[in-house]
Amino acid sequence: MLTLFSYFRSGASHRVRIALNLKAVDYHIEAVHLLNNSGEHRQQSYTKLNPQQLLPSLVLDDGTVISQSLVIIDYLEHAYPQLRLLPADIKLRARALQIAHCLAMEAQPLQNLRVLQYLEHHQQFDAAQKQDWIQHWMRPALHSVESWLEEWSPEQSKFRFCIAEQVSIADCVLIPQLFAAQRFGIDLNDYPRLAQIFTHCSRLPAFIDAAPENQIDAPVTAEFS
Ligand SMILES: N[C@@H](CCC(=O)N[C@@H](CS)C(=O)NCC(=O)O)C(=O)O
Repeated sequence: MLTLFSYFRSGASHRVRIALNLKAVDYHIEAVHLLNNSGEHRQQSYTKLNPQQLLPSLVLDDGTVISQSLVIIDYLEHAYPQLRLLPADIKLRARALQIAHCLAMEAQPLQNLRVLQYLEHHQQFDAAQKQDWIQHWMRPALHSVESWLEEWSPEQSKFRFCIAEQVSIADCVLIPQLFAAQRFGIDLNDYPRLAQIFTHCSRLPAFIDAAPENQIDAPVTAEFS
């Protein structure tokens, strides 16, 4: 069985959990706490697995370790083609990847724990300044995705997923990003199409089971802040 090294509130782990669930792949979660003991991901046992000291990592049955969430999803796409997360149509595929890359490569890295810890410890940022920083970098990415969706499909009532009726890698990345947006004080109503996709996906078992609050390592009274 596959093992996913994951943290309940890690957006990058969350993306992979959604992809695994959508593809109905059996997997086991090995929880790594990003805050306890100065970060379990920085301890030797995890560093041996992933020298980047970032979650997630996926370990295959033969011991092969894959890191980088989008690469893991690409691996799953080839290993478990039963449900395609990359549309067959090459233009739709480009759109799905455009959304995934915008959020995963430009928004998320700037809200990452190590960046926030640097701002706090080396630039003396307080909580309000950190929130302002995150919003400053996250809002343009969310706005871009909202604009693309508006351009690609002007009829808002049609929205269930980023690529119309087809769940894709874009939704695997968007939904965790919207969890983070809310956690950092962004009102999803500012992005009506994204909010609509969030509402729709939040009713689907694959997304519910992958949600931070439903993870084995989520605190009982989760403090999602
Ligand atoms: N590009 C990486 C990003 C991974 C990443 O940033 N993981 C975060 C959790 S969402 C992490 O482990 N952060 C630890 C830290 O910043 O110290 C991916 O997509 O897997």
